[in-house]
Order: sequence, then C-alpha cells, then structure tokens
Amino acid sequence: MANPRIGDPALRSKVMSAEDAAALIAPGSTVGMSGFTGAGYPKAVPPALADRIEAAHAAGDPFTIKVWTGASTGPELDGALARAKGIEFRLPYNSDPVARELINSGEMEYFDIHLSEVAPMACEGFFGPLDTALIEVTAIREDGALVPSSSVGNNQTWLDLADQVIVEVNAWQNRGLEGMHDIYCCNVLPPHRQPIPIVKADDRIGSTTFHCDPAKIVAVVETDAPDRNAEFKKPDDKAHAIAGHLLDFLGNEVKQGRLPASLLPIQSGVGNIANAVLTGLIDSSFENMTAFTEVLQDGMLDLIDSGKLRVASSTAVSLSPSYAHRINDDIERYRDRIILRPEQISNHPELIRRLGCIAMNGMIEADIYGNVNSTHIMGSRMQNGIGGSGDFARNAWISIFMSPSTAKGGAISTIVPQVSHVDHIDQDVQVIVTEQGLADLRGHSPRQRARLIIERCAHPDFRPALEDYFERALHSSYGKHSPSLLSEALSWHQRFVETGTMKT
Ligand code: 0RQ
Repeated sequence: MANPRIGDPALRSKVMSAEDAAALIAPGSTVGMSGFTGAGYPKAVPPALADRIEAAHAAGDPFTIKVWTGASTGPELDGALARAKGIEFRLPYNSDPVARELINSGEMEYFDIHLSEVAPMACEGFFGPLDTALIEVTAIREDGALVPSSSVGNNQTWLDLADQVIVEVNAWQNRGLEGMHDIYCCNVLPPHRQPIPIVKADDRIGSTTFHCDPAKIVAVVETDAPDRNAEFKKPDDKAHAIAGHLLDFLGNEVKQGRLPASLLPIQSGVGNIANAVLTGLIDSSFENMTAFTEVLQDGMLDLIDSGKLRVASSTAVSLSPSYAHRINDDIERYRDRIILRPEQISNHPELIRRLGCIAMNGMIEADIYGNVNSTHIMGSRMQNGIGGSGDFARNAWISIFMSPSTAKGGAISTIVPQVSHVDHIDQDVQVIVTEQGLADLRGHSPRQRARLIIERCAHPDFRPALEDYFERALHSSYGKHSPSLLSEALSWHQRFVETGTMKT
C-alpha cells in the first residue's frame, strides 16, 4: 500500500532503501544534513552510509565525507559516522561523545561557529560546494512541498544549495506537525538584505513547508523512529539553588520596573541546569511569558502546559522520550503555541536585539572579570561548541551565564582568575549565577566585578585563593584596570592537567 505520508506520485516513485540511497553519496563529498540538538536528524541513511564506509575500510579503500548540520544530531548520525571514522570535516556544533573524541584527538576537523552565521557563510561559499542535502521530513504533500519534522535548522538552505537531495520521511513524527513551522528564507546576502519583519516572538512571516526543486530529489527513504534524546536528570540541590537565584533576580527586575511582569522573551540553553530554571519558572509569579529561543527542552513544554508560557519560538523541539510522546499524542494542544523557524532566524542578532531577549546559557567557567568560556575544557579540549550562545549573549537585553561553582566533584573551581579560552567577552556578560549566588555585573568596572564575582559566585573552598590572587594582582600587575598576573593566571589550569585531576 502506498505510504500516505508521500503524497506526490513522482516522488513516491523515488522511494528506495537506505542502503541504495547511501550509495548515491560520493566518497569525499559534502552532505548537508538536517538535525538540531538531537531533533529531526536523518535516522536511516547515515547508519547505512557508516556501514558502507566500514566495508570500504575493511576492503582497504577507505573514504570519508564532510558533514554540515543545524547543530548536534543523534547516535545514528554523528555516532555511527564517527565510529566508522567517516567524517573528515564537521560543522557547526556537536555533542556526540564519539565525534568529540575524534575532534579532540585531532582526527576530525571541526569548525565551531555561531549558529546564526552558518547559512550565510555557506551561501557565500566559504565551506565549498554542497553535493547532497539529506533531510528528515514528516511528510511530502501532494504538491511536492516538504513538511518539516521536529527541527528546521539549516534545512531550507541545504535544499537550496545542494546538487542532489535525499529525503527521509519519518512516520514517527506526528503528521499534525504541519502548520507549526515558519520557513522564511533569508539566503540573501548584503547589500540586498531587508529588515526581517518580526516584532513579537509569535509573528509568522513565512511558509509552513520547505520547497525544493523536485528534479533534485534523487531518493526518498521511509523511516519510523523517534529522535533519541536522553531523559533529563532530576534537578539536584545546586540546580534548584541556581534557578532560585535567577528567579529572585528576575522578580527584582520586575519590581524595579526594568522588566515587564511577563518578562521579555526568554532564551534558554541546553542541559539540566537550563531545564531546572524553566521548571522553576512554573512556580514563579510571571504570567503570559514568551520564549524566543533556539531549542525547546522539556521544561518549556511544562511551562506551556502550566499556562505561564503563551508561545515559544525556536528552531527545534528537543525532548526526552516521555515528553516527545506527550507532544506526539497531543499535537493540537501545542501547534499554535510553538513556532519552529530556520536557525538563521531563531538566532538572528537583529531579532534578538529588537525583542530584547533574556539569554540564559550554561558555561564551563567564568573569570573574575566576567569573561566566559563555554566550549574548551582546560583551554584545549572541545566540549560541544559555542552553538547559539554567542548569538544570544551579545545581542540579548540581559545576558546570563550559569554553572555550579565547582566541577569534577568539587576538585575544580568554575570561577577562575582568567578563563582558559574566551567565548564571551566581559562586555557581553551581564549576570553570572552559581549555586552560591548571583553577580549582577551591569554598570561595574573590572575591579568591582572581580569583587562581586568572588564574593557572590565562587565556592568557599576556592574563595580565599581567588581573593589572594586578586589582591596580589592589584599590587603587582602591569596595569590596574583589569589586574592580572599573567603566568600565574594560566598556571591555575595547568596544575589540574599536570596533577592528573583532568584525565580524559
Ligand atoms: O564532563 O561529563 O566528563 O564529567 O564538562 O559539564 O556540567 O555536564 O555541563 O551539560 O550543563 O553543559 C557549557 C558544556 C555546559 C553547555 C556546557 C566538565 C564536566 C562534564 C560537561 P564529564 P556539565 P552541561 C543553546 C546554547 C555552549 C553552547 C550553548 C554548552 C562536562 O551549556 O555546550 O550554550 N554550552 N548553546 O565535568 C573542567 C570546568 C568544567 C568541566 C564542566 N570548569 N573544568 N571540566 N566541566 N565545567 C544550544 C545550542 O546552541 C545548540
């Protein structure tokens, strides 16, 4: 029986196995795939391609490909291809542990880039030509339009740029997702760009489907599998404390008249702490909130269910299994409350600045002046990537970074004299929160910031060492504006590597 998800008869005739579709991808070529934070990535062709690569390795004729995506994907994509040693170049964001090892052993080239800049740079040609687009969709309509699935990412750009297109039609994704997406294509480069006409988080300005020249579609593959995201950890005491400090801060901003009672559109990063903050907002006094963010985690769904969050604009719905079932079982409830946009729109600096987003992102470490490292452990080992944190941090109304005050079971302070790698400069960081407290850095000089951060955010086990460093730097440093003892600041990290605290 014909698959009702594939309405266009011409495209129905292109249905084939994942293995046959994988065979259409040339060794050494570049593949632009769907997928953003584990949502909406292709699930059948990448593993089939990984098998082909493994067989080629075994036969002594190995090959690799270059992979572009929206952001992180799932084990069937990054995991399978990395295990097969099949990726020579990857952009723009990865959280897969196998791929992470290859990036850090130097076996995979990795281009870590602001997510808002990926599509424009691809259009400019900096990454070279795109041979294949491999995109998961929910359905193909009778008129050939492609109904997106749980993420939008860079899909329309890949469909526009690629020479050939492979479409995976995933029957697991609810057919009722149609209508949730807002595909506004802005693959227009300066000097021809126009203002993007979004003035509220829930403005819709595009179409609900992707468009692709049918002549470019060389294969359609049928799948029936969920996105594979892990369940979130139940928030621990530290996550609750961080959420508590943040909610008190936002409450005070409302009291002072600096934020409306519905807040400004919230952006929330990835991970357990971000999720705990969202959960904390359920019991807050804020009403009628909106979100303008790039990834929608479980906590956002709870906020919608609680009636506190009116609408959420994002580029991906990245949910743990139980929450993915919830949205799948009750799509009508969410369709008008969630808008999924291309990532160059969800993360667009123009829109983030205009809407006045409240950006809340995780960090690896912050220094006493407020510079933040989001990506590199001990200055050299890539964790995930900058993702959209820079798009939001630099352009937000309030830019907040959060983390427990220690890592590695308390052995390492996440507040340090000088970050080992800078992703967000102190001018882009307004608030730092740990379970110890919150430092509001707005309007403060570097020396004032240092005192605030040490006093409010550092763990008591590390506070004396940081105070001692700062006092000595005040006396001995070359300049007194941002006092720094350069070699000592760097040796702060080096000792953890040398003493073996940081084993990988
Ligand atoms: O390593 O698992 O080996 O112990 O780093 O740390 O605590 O699990 O961190 O999941 O909250 O993520 C910044 C990475 C935080 C994330 C980051 C070690 C720690 C552990 C991970 P182990 P946690 P979280 C929206 C916005 C950038 C992108 C972004 C991130 C591992 O938030 O990727 O914000 N942000 N995008 O032990 C040594 C330290 C450490 C440390 C942590 N100071 N020193 N090790 N670790 N701090 C989404 C997108 O853009 C797509």
